[in-house]
Amino acid sequence: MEKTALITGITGQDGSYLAEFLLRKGYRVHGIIRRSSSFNTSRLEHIYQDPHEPNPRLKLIYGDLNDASSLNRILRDLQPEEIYNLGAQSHVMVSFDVPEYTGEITGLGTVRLLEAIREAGIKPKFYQASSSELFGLAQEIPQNETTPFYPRSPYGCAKAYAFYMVRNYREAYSLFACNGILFNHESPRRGETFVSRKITRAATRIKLGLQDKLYLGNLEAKRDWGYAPDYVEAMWLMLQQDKPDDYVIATGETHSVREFVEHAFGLLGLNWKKHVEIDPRYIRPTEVDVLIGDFSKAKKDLGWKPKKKFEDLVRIMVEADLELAKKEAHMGAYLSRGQGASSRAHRRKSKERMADRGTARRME
Ligand code: NDP
Ligand code: GDR
Repeated sequence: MEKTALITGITGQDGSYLAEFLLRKGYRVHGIIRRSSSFNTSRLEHIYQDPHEPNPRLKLIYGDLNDASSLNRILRDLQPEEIYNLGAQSHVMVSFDVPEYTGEITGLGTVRLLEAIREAGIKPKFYQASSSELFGLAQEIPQNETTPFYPRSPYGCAKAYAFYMVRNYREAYSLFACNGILFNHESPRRGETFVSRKITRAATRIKLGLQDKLYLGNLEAKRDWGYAPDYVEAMWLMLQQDKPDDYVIATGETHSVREFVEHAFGLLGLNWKKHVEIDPRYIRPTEVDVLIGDFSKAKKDLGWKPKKKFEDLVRIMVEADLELAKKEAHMGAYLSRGQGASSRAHRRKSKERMADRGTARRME
């Protein structure tokens, strides 16, 4: 019998990789998407199935972690065997600007989903996207499942609340609920305002003459960066165990933002010092200085280990973004050659898009 999985946050980086992974495993996958005035499903285009086709194995349903009635209805109707709660306001810096909203979605959203499970009277296996941001001002190095939490942002605090609620529902209601304490993981699908992707997008655009400068904040922060497709497998493995538990998922290596920059620009034969400038607006009110995870419990219990590490990751992202930048350069050349009203309209649209991206870049 094929299993049904529900994913919140299916349109995000991890949601798209997890959906692919579960479809390959033969699951029926349902994903909650929220209403947006612009398309938010670009990461799913390659696996999208027309709902008019008979028996599609991927379905998208409107709902919101801020809307308990939608969650109750979806769970009652669908009765999934597995639920992966990946939906969140996931940007740490932005959480300082919208702390209440971050608590609402990233913290309380999790409780709404847990309560919807109780309301529906079902016993699915539940995965919670917990984060290395829980460790924040790290109390020991490396961090493992027993390291005390010390979150340093509204995002980290919201994730801490969700973490403890998941553990409480496991103990109070015997729910099969797991916290995956995942360290940073990246990919060519990473949102463009997270530092890894911001760097690889800018470096490749600089290489092709599409931009000249990259503005960053703290170059000395250190992160344990892994590859997102490796990490979604760990999520699934947690739900295939006999007992629910919490696991650290990491690579066991740490590198600074500066090293990421050096490596990405180096791969392109560029001297980063000529292009990178520090902009204080990207410095956080409280920073997480160093994260490095000890994944030995996951290795022992789940048989999981990362397949790709730092250098592979940077190379994969640079190669993908170079292709993207080439397409942009090609499109720019085509538009500047173009004549007539339709190409002028196209040019105007393209400029608007660039302006939008400029705004987003200023905000990250
Ligand atoms: P993304 O930011 O790429 O994706 C977040 C997802 O949450 C998107 O699908 C987004 O939808 C959705 N979402 C946002 N608000 C709501 C809402 N109100 N209701 C329903 N869905 C909502 O994150 P990642 O894929 O990188 O991360 C997945 C999860 O893992 C997140 O919870 C994140 O906090 C956590 N995490 C991530 C790590 C990482 O390094 N990537 C590490 C540790 C934890 P939309 O597309 O419409 O914006
Ligand atoms: P993080 O990722 O905060 O670790 O959260 P991010 O890539 O945003 O920052 C990593 C480090 O880079 C420094 N930095 C900058 N960051 C951004 N975004 N933009 C900049 O210009 C910049 N310059 C320097 C930051 O200060 C920070 O130290 C990610 C998210 O995916 C969370 O949802 C997840 O829980 C954690 O990873 C684990």
